[in-house]
Amino acid sequence: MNSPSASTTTSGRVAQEAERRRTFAVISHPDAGKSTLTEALALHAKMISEAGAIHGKSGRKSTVSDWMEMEKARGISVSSTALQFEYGDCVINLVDTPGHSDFSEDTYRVLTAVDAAVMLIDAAKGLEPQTLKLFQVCRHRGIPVITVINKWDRPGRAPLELLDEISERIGLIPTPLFLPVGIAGDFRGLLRRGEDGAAAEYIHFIRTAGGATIAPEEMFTPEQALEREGEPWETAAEESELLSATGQDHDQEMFLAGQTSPVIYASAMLNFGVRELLDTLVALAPAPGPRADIAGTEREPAEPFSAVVFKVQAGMDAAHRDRLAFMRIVSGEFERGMVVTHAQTGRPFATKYALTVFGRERATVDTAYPGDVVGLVNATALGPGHTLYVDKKVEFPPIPSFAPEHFATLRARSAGKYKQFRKAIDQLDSEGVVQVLRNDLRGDASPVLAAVGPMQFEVVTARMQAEFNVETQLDFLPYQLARRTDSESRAELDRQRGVEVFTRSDGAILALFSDKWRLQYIQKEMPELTLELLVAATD
Ligand SMILES: Nc1nc2c(ncn2[C@@H]2O[C@H](COP(=O)(O)OP(=O)(O)OP(=O)(O)O)[C@@H](O)[C@H]2O)c(=O)[nH]1
Ligand SMILES: [Mg+2]
Repeated sequence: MNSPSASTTTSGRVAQEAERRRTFAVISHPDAGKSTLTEALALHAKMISEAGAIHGKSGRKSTVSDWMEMEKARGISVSSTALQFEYGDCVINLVDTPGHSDFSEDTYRVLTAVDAAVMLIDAAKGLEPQTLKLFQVCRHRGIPVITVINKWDRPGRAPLELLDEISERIGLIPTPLFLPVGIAGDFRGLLRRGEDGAAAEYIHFIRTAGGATIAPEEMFTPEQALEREGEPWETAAEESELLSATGQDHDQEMFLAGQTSPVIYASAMLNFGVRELLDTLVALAPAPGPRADIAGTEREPAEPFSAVVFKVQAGMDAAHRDRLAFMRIVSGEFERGMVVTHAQTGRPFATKYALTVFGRERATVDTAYPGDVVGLVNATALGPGHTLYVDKKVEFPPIPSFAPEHFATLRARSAGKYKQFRKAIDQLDSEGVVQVLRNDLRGDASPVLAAVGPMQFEVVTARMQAEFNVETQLDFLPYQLARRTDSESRAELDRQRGVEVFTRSDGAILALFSDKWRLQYIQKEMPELTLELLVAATD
């Protein structure tokens, strides 16, 4: 036999597998169409045969990634959902995130686990506040962004005006790969931009009933396109040249450096532009690279197995009440059943049950590689930000928790339910659904919940009821902000009016203040007290 070549050794295989992975998050302000696009991508990858197939009863109202009862009822995503599929030679790991700012902590955790982001912009609304904030997070973390201008099937703004808004408001240079033929509301197809902005091809879309299946495409040369579409084609071609004149052509290095963003115009609902997005992800989005550990040492994908947990979730549906920890593999080859070490406790963890999850569907995973998102069943000790590894110890930086701004006490309505209530609180706490604060004065029967946004409380009470059968009473507390303090400052702070001190379940000591004036007064009068800022949702 020949001596083993690079491709037959484990690290050679891992490097090859990593190279064909694309791991990204779909982000935006609420309602721009993330879940609809996620479903359209799954449809194109033939994971599902029809959009709305899984929750199809109520038409297009709920998509495969919106499985929670509350999500279906409101038509919004309250939690992120990971899916994996093969597309051509690539393995795509996609995470659909919730857009609502109340759940921004969940979205932020996802952004610590991906290599790229697809940022959606509603063609009629333009750049919205939450999209802007999420983009800042991407910039801060050095995550390259691909922009999708969605809902082009509906009346909206002019294509170049939307691009100007991106460059003016976030300083990101948009470099369209495709331009729409037809104004918003009259989406006929896409012009593919070639060298120096010259029109390379016309992709004409054919509508399908309700956008439920892949929209067939017809390709034309620029000459044929002009003959077919006339003025709308001419406009698109002119716009393309105009963009080149201002240097808005794709540049791979600038894209990876977070200075430019390739743009695609699309309609997630009609499945227009979705194949183009997939092909762009495959061609341009980065494959998994090294990740710095807490000491700043880079862990290369071909090194032995390591992973970060970015999300923990239980009660995903009535049939599976177990707790899943989602890890993103950073390096090495994962084999189901392997025993790994949990860096936070130093304990071994047996990975007997490993899954990919898609909406309500689950499939066992036997092997996985860098970039893959894998769910581990009943991983009780694992929490967001934790590290798993084999061989030499590695630990990745923790995920900071956000500064809470809403506070309420929670208790079971019936004293007889106390045991379930305690269990439920611990569960939701370890998932990071809310932060749980305690002090001696209030006791354990009515802990204080701290949230970035009040909708997190609704998730808690809804899940308490649905998963633990506990009816709860929520009472808002008159506090507006929190600071991290220490045991030395605790007693003095507790004596102050409008202040209450708590211990968070991770051990952090938090002082809550009735308002910012109270905080400012105390900082001025007692500068010796420790009062540190927590990470804000916009950092
Ligand atoms: N006309 C049109 N409607 C769309 C398109 N994409 C999404 N929608 C609709 O916009 C609404 C919101 O879509 P979702 O996919 O739930 O939006 P989202 O970004 O996931 O929202 P959150 O998860 O709450 O942040 C739904 O009613 C969709 O049917 C599109 O391309 N065209
Ligand atoms: Mg959604």
